[in-house]
This record gives sequence, structure tokens and C-alpha cells, in this order.
Amino acid sequence: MVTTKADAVPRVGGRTVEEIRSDFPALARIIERDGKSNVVAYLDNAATSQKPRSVLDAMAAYYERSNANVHRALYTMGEESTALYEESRRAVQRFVNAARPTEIIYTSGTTAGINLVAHSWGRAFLSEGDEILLTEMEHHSNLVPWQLLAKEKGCRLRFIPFGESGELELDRLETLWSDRIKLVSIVHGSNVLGTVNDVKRIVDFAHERGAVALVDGAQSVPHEPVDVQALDCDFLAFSGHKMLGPTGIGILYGKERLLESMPPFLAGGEMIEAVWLDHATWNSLPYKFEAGTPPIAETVGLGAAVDYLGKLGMAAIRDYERELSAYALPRLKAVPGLKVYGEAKRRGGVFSFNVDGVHPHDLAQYLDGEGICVRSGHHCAHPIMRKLDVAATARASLYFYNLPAEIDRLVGALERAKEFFG
Ligand code: C6P
Repeated sequence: MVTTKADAVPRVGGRTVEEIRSDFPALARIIERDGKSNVVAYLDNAATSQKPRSVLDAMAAYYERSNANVHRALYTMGEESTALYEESRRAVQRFVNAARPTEIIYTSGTTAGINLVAHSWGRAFLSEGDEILLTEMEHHSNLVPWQLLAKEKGCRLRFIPFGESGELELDRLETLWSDRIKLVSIVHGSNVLGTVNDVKRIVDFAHERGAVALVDGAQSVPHEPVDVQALDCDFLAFSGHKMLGPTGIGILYGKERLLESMPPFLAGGEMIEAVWLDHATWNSLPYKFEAGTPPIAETVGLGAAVDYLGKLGMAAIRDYERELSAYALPRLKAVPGLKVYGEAKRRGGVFSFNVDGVHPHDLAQYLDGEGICVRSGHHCAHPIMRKLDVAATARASLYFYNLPAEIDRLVGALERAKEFFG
């Protein structure tokens, strides 16, 4: 049973959160600052998550036992390395319920996955006058690649607006639509507003009109069950490091039919079938899109991360985070002078806020003095900041290993910060 009541023991998927926390060495870190010593309260999970011991051990074991390049070596260590690499791909396939492992392309992260689609699919299938539909709440990673492509090809970008509460105005989809829209690319979970968008509705709307749909899953895949077949999206990009895995590894899911039709993006070793001096032919999926030596240890770590999340259960993680968020929101809003940006009905554990008269950078540093990690800045989302009419915000973002007691620490520290900065 999941609970965040102060007098009960919080649990996720049958384990207590305290027990879960003991799997994460960094969560026991003591932060020494300004003569004070505090156990870390890590509340910057939208930026990157902490890693459990099983991920660290899997990566160390790979380097200690099986380090060799993949798909090239015929000796035992090379076979082991290749097997680990491909097992990780199958674990990711199961995790998002892709129909085939060939639909899972390893990239370096969400940013790289979206750029791959822009460079490969976009250049091949968009032409002058075509249009791309995005939302006003995109991270720069799902905006700037399309700006570059639009400039190169003479395409136009359109945007679904969001309203006061931080919800997309989906009732305006019909009037916003144009027959020239060939691609809809939308964020699932906002890294600023916390909004969880109804991407299924947008994907279906796009498909009914013959457009391709890409989902930026950077802030959703780590936090809730995402089933690509149920969602029916054409592409889904996400990052390993936000879901317990290491940095440097990400995933682009793509429907086989589309991936087959696309030209390669990066060229070099592994992505070819045969090469002559003046031309080449391409390897089969997924290797056509995996040029060069991949980040092998990182894929092994990602496989262990996905196993960890799978054992806990993504539905249990989502439910616990919902309760923790419901605990956090009213308490944050009760801090004198604090404004939270984003109060969508469907929201995750991302809280951007400002405290009257205190710069968010000062706030973040003050909180660090109490061992509390939050991010401050524009969160790679200048257009959102502009729409909210702020230069920056502070942001606390939760994961399933956070405790109600950490929210209490944050709230107490924010109240003291308000007094400190006067
Ligand atoms: N947001 C944050 O602190 P990469 O950097 O490629 O792993 O992920 C990019 C990205 C794409 N989409 C969304 C919605 C994101 O939140 C992010 C990463 C981090 O909010 C770093 S800016």
C-alpha cells in the first residue's frame, strides 16, 4: 500500500521507501557547507536521477570481466559484450512494449534522438511549405532542431498554446490544424510546469489527418508506464540518465516501417552493409542508426536500471509519486510569497516556483546550505519563461525514492529563506 501520511511508512511496490533508498549510495551523502552538515535531500530528479547500486555494479562488472567492442569480436569477451548490449536492448523493448528490438535505437539521449528524426526523417520527407506542430511548452531539445530544419527546408512551425493552469489548449487543435502539417512533435511531461499532456489524444488526432507523431518522453518514461503500442506514437525519445541509468545513453523508439524508410543520420562503422570507394549500402535495423562504437557500459547500466524499475513496477512508481506530489503542492503554496507555476489537473512531481523578492539562484544556494538540491534557471525552456514573464525559476523535482520528510525539509528551508532574504 502506498502512503505519504506523516505517521505511516511510505511504500512503493511492496518495499518501504527507506529500504529503497538504501539501494542508492548517493542518497546517504552528507553535504558539508557553511559549517553545517546535512544528509542530502536530492530534489533535482528532472535534471538527472541518482543511480542504484545494481546499475553501478553492472557497469563495473562489465568493465572488470567483459570489456570488448560489440558486433566485431569473435572471442569470448567480445561475445559476452555483444550479448550484454543486445540483452539491454531487449530489456528496453519490453519496458516500453515495443513490438521488436529492432525498433529500439540507442542514442546518447533525448536530444540526440530528436535530432536523429529531424536530420533523417525530416530532411527526407519534409519539403518547402510543409508544417510542424509543436507546443508552447517544449524543452529546447524539441524546438531548436525543428527551427533549424524549418529554416533549411522552408517549413513553418505552429504551436499548441498552454493556458494559465499550464494545460495545453487541446480544444484549439481543430482550428490550429492545417493540411500542410506533416509532423506533430510534443512533450509528454513538462520539465517546467509538471503538466502531463494527453499525448494519446494528440497522436490520434495527428494520425487521423495523416501526420507522423513524435513524443518527447524525457520526463514521462522514468515516472509512469509508457506503452508505445498503446500510445501508437511513431517515435518516442527518452534518456537513460533520468531513469536510474548512466549519462550518455538514450533511446529512440521508432516504428519499423518508418525507420526502414529513413536514410542514415550518422555515418561510419557498423551502420553499413558494404562499402565501395564511391558508395555504400546500409546495415539492417537498428544498426543503420548506430554508427561507431556505442557506449557499451552505459547500455549495460541502462539494462540494469530498467530491470530495477520493472521489479518495483512503473504503476506503483506513478502512484507513489502522485501521492507525494499531492503532499508537496499545498505545502509549497502555503509558503509566504511563493508562487508555483503550473497547476494542471494531470501533473507529475515537478514544481517550478519563485519566492517574492528572492532570486532563484540565491534560493538554490540557500537551500544547498541545508543540503537540499533544487535546480534554478530557465530549465532549457526560454519560451516558457517568456510566457510566464519570469527570467528564471527555482525547481524541485521528485522521484520514487523521495520522502514526505524531504518535502517538509524543503518547505521549512523555503520559509527560513524568505525571512533570511527579507
Ligand atoms: N531536461 C532538466 O533539468 P537530455 O539532456 O538529452 O537527456 O534531455 C533533454 C530533454 C528533453 N526533453 C525534456 C522534456 C527534458 O526535460 C530534457 C532534459 C533537463 O529539465 C536538463 S535541461
